[in-house]
Amino acid sequence: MLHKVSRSFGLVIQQLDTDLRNAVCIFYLVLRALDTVEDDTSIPTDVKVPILIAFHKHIYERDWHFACGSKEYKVLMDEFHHVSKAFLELEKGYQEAIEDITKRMGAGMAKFICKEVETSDDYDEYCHYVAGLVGLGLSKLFHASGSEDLALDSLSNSMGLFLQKTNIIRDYLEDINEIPKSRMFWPREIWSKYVNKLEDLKYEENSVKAVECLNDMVTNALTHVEDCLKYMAALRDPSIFRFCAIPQIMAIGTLALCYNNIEVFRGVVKMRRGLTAKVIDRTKTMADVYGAFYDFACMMKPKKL
Ligand code: IN0
Repeated sequence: MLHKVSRSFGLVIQQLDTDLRNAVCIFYLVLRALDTVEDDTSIPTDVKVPILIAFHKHIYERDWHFACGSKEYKVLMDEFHHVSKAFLELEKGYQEAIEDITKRMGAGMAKFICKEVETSDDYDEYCHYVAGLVGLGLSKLFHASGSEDLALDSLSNSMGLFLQKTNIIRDYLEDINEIPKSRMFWPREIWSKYVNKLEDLKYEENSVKAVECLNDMVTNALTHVEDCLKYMAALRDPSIFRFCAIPQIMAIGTLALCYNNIEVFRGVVKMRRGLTAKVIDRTKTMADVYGAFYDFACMMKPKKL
């Protein structure tokens, strides 16, 4: 199932030790299921909110079921009993970490169902619920496995925010073109400096403003880099290190590709498969991470006008 709902993530997870691998895999699928409920625009708010808030209880119910989502996510929801069953077989320490994060994330998602992302603080708060908490949860799982010290919450949070903000930037066009209209996560406080409506960024006559706004968003995401490097530098276990470092390098690579690039407003901007393969193959030590971050940062520098 993990291989169906994610592309490269399934590969990176496989190299973790068995116990931690199972816990992370279940955590990932629980979060994907929660996300599927949040994303499904066909569910009325009064139905959706109670499900989000009670999701952490449903994972303990062997035959809980809620049909929603489409394609591979529909399969995940239909077959969710396998996820609960596997969850119930995890050690208590892992279960409690997953339950706690699912509870806080569900409540945060419910809060934002009817709330727009206006300010940069709203943006950080929303990203905290959907991604920063994933960082906190993973840090707890790593600690519970006995392989790592417990990381600071602020650093764990930044790891998630950096990945999520990169996705939000990269997915502008896909999200704005979605029918029925999906919610947008670019904060008004940033885009309103450049255009009157967020969708104006995709029109050709606004190309100059669009790229300026994009660069503002990329610069905002880059504020988390220092924390991310600190977090990764403190990891001891080589497989946990690779598990964390590969998505981070993919993120800074994606930001470098997006920076000053009007194509973000025209189509899909993604790192080429060959480059992804190189990142997965060549990320082993902190020196590799510093090297990759340096190289991608250098790609952004000359692009500055
Ligand atoms: C993740 C993160 C993730 C991995 C490793 C360490 C992390 C530390 C803190 C926070 C998150 C961490 O990684 C995945 C990566 C992923 O799913 N990539 C997609 C590619 C894509 O284009 O979407 C793939 O198909 O391979 C991630 O993006 N998220 C995530 C979710 C759950 C877990 Cl357990 C770990 C999602 C998110 C919202 C960014 C946290």
